[in-house]
Amino acid sequence: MAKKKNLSAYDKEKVPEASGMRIGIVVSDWNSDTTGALLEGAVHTLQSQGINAENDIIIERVPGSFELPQAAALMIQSCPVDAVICLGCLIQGETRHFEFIAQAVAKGCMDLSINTLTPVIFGVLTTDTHKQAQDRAGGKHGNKGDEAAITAIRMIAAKKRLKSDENIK
Ligand code: DLZ
Repeated sequence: MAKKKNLSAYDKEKVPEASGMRIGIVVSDWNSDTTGALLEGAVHTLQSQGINAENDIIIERVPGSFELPQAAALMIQSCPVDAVICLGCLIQGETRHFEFIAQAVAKGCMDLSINTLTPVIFGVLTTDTHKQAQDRAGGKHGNKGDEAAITAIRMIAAKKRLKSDENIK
């Protein structure tokens, strides 16, 4: 069985300088106890890496996870942001609604990131139970918001490296 990774653990050596980066966060109101904790984790981690919360973190709330990709697209179109973090929590119910939403949101985030070349981070928990979600939103498995924040910083830095002149042979 694969070893469970703590979502808040990261290799500090691999995290680039982040001050001056501008990050959008879209967060879903569904399961807001969990998404609130994801948001707290993401903002705290971005701040601890040198990002100014007042000027350089833009937060927008949406009704549910299904709405995350569209709000992220609007943010990319209308604000200068270097990356958008999508935070949501989908909990398996008795119907197939969960599967449709989870797949649509994952594909929406991926398509948006490729089409706009702006990192769009999938910080959406997809769990069987509320307890499993809480365990990953500041509980025993860490906080997916922390993981999403570090991923955003690393992808912004990767984009800068890959687009810089020195990489053009
Ligand atoms: C409808 C719905 C259901 C059943 N479950 C969740 C959920 O667990 N997590 C979540 O973020 N959103 C849920 N939603 C709402 C949808 O994401 C969406 O907001 C509605 O279908 C309206 O488009």
